[in-house]
Amino acid sequence: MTTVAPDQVGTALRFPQGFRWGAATASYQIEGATQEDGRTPSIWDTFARTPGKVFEGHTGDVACDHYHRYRDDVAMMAELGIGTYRFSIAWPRIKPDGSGPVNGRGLDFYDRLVDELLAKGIAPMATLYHWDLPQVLEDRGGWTNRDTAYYLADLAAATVARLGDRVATWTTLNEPWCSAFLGYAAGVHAPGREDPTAAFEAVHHLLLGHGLSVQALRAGGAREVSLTLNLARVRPDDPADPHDLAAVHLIEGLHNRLWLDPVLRGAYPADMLALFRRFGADHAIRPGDDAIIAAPIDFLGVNYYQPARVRAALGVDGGPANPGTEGAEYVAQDLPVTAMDWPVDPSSFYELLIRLSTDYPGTPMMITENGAAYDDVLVEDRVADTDRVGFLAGHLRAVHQAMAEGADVRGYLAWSLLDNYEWGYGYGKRFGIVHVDYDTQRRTLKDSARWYAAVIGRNGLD
Ligand code: IFM
Repeated sequence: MTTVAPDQVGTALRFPQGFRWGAATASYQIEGATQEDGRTPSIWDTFARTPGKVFEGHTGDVACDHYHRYRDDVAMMAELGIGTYRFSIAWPRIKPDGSGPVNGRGLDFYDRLVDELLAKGIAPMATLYHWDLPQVLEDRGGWTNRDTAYYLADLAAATVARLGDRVATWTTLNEPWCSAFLGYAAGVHAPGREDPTAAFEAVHHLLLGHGLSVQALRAGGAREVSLTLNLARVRPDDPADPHDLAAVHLIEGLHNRLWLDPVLRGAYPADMLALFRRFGADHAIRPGDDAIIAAPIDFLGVNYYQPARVRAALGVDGGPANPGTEGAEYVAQDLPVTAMDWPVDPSSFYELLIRLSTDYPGTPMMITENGAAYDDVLVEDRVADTDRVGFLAGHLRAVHQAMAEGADVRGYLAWSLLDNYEWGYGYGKRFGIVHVDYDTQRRTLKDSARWYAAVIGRNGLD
């Protein structure tokens, strides 16, 4: 990698040669075909059918019908010049009973997808777990059950055995913070549990599953192995107030240090271990686990969407997704927002990347997701999504600036290639650079897709 020169907002900039450009998706969000070729229900099939959990009861039954339309979708990616495509493996397709025999027909789909990508010159990047745990495993405790970590490693072994000759780049987990805290503490993601003890047990088993999967992937010949985290940039309401700074440290602990430290430094931070103990989940941590979790990775996948701001306050906390954060309160930010109501401030992304490269030196990174939902309107075959273009351009400039100051970022994947199933929001929020008409399954390139193709083509922004 060559280095980049510092840049200023609004000026032309170029990324180093070899910088990887691409887009990301996830199985349940796009595939559909939930009952085909031996796939069994995942926790999201169940959750989506639980009244009141998902916007208008939307399910992933059809989604973008990518399972049947993958050839056209890959052709579209090739047209855009996408060099890396990050997709995820649906566990209940590969192991319909969660832990037992491999379903060859499930693997066949990814086999076809990978061949199609390679035929078009697109490098496949496979995520093992992007939230669609087989329901049968949840029935046995899900991520609160230590066995699930070992079953994930079995999935890794089976998948790399079939695809490893053609898929060089792997990521074990996508955003385990969401799996643990949204899924088991706040109950707003599948499996919809509201139990902080379960959430901390899930944290440890997810990390253990990551470490065991790294071993399995390497044993199967994987060339590049990574972990994708959704990392937070949390700012203090008053940077001069030590109490606000302590509140930031606590919230960042749950979002960042709880995951980064065991993987990159070999141990949980003391204050996070105290939370395991406080919630009675420390029994999950066994001798030797630390070493498994700290298995070296080739790069860290960074997903980034929005900054947060917190302050110290009595009698409040960070909400059900942040157990153990009494005295820390999220506060509103005076920033523009996306259709998710997420504040937009690309400088926070720059700050996060600098912070990561300072706190965890020597860790190559790839931006494995970044993007925004807006209320797109399709008019005469066009979506003029200038907001999204602005979001992406601002965040790419932030990445470039961080690289100029030493952050080792190897690539950028836009979230998402297609409008898709946005979990609890169903199809109500559109993150795609490609518009999907869910009635006809027609794809339309948004202006952002054309703009992104030009960025890829010139390896930078003008
Ligand atoms: O759609 C999700 C994706 O599945 C994980 N990262 C955040 C995206 C937007 O919410």
